[in-house]
Amino acid sequence: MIATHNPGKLAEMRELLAPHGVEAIAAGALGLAEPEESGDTFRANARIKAVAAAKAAQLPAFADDSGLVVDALDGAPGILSARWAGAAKDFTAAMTRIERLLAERGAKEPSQRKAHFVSALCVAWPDGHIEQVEARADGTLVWPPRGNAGFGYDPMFLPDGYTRTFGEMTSIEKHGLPPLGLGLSHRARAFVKLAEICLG
Ligand code: ITT
Repeated sequence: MIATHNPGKLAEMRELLAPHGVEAIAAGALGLAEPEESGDTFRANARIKAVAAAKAAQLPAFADDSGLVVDALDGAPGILSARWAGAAKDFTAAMTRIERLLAERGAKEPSQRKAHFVSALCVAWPDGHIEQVEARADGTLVWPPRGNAGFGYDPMFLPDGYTRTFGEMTSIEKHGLPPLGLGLSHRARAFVKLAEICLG
């Protein structure tokens, strides 16, 4: 099962599993509650989510904890990336908050606007076995946000070496794996590592 309640992530995690012939049901579809993400690292929170779901559903559970780490903001929002969007999950507001903080610090040049996404993935089995991996994608924050694809902070994230933001990319461009795509995103890169361990 895929232990996320975020529809954007769910779609990406499904697409990453599909070429391996793995079908997955979502935590939301099983009515599982969201555990409290009390860890202080991406890795710890991915583990909390996967272990809680595996225990509750008695199925192998696949979880992602991720976020945007902005250099000029000392790593914020980091593990609080979802919380910066508030209960309304308003990522326009969250991106505006980042831009305001960058402006307050005079961060106008691309070199002052470096950021990376992190994805920590964890698979937990009902017998207690777990596997964990982590990866990042580096880029620069642009303003105003560009594109309506993807989710969360994608419209302001320009990956290094590209001229379009994640919000302007197709899902294949953002996280498709060879031969379909280049495995660009943090989640795709982490998934490659996980697949090596778990899927052969
Ligand atoms: P679950 O815990 O149910 O999986 P969540 O949205 O609460 O969903 P996180 O705690 O891991 O997940 O928060 C990560 C946030 O970071 C997420 O809500 C997005 O806003 C952002 N994020 C992560 N990956 C992203 C991506 O690929 N593109 C854009 N934003 C991303």
